Amino acid sequence: MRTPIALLCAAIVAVGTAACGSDSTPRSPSAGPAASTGSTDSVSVTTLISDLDHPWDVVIDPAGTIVTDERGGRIMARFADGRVAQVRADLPDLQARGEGGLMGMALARDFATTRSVYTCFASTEGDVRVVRWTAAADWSAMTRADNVLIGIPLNPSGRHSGCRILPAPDGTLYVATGDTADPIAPQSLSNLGGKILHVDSRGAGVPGNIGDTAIHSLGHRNPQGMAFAPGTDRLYTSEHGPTIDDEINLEVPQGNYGWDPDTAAAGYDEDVPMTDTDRHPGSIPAVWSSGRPTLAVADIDFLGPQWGPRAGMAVVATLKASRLMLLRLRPDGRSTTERVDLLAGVHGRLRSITTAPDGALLVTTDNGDKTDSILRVAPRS
Ligand SMILES: [Ca+2]
Repeated sequence: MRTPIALLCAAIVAVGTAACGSDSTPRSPSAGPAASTGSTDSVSVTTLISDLDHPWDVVIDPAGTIVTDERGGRIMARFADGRVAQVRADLPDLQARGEGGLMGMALARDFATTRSVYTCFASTEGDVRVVRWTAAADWSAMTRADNVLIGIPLNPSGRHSGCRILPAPDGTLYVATGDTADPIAPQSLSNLGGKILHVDSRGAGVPGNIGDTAIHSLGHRNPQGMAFAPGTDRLYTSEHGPTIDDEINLEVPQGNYGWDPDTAAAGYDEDVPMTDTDRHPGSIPAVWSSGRPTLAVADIDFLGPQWGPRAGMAVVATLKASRLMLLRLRPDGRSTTERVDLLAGVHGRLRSITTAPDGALLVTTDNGDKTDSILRVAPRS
């Protein structure tokens, strides 16, 4: 059953400043309909799955089945008729600790014929790995097929584990990896942490990467969001800054995005700039940067044509700032002109965004204690 729960504020604000202060009181998803603060800026929100615990990612299959994976390893499906059921999946080697656990999930581009699903998870083998599964026709289970990519580093605490998977139209995979709070990782070409990886369906690096590696770009801190801008081949990523400068970046093959916490000052020096153009001349500036404070930008996607005047804007899920942030990009895609915030403070921390075929955003909350939900956020007609 879909229950309307909120119509929420939005405010157009200058880029880089705080936003949407008119509706900052947290509200339980069970609190019932809320007043609209302006129909032109409202969205409608319904809850699709509730009683979840840290759902990390969401996929939607051609039949309209919505599947989400919790960081602790449980996988849940919601069918087109509204029924919700657990998907059995064999994960004895999952290491769910801190920020690490079961994370990114994606359907293969050829899912309709192969039923292949990718997940990224922290493993008791001591790494983060991308594994391919085969989903049963009725989503009763996912059967493990093979390891696509192993050896992505893992901090035993789970800190800065990444990990998002984005299949490209040609079937190759982009994988966003965290730097594991390792000072060496982001700038090392022999370490898969702090990178955007680009591999084929067998896990081998693709042409255009750095040398013979799986590395598409380096110098990242903890990227957790990736999306292609619609109608283009522009790949955008979102990554968490330390106490300043979350970034939205436009990916360039072999690019260095300038995070280098390896200094003489400390083991893992988080006082360095997110894009250190002094120590790494030529590092690529961010398309958008939060300044101070950070919002904790956990995922990014783009609004479809159903969103009217906002179509084409990037939409970013934020954990700490507990809102969706919309950014309008300039035609060259390298900077932004406008920011609009939605749902500020209403559903708590927001983790991931998946766009459904009807243009609605499937958004996961990240508040824990089995209070989390998959929200359907749609433009209010
Ligand atoms: Ca950077």
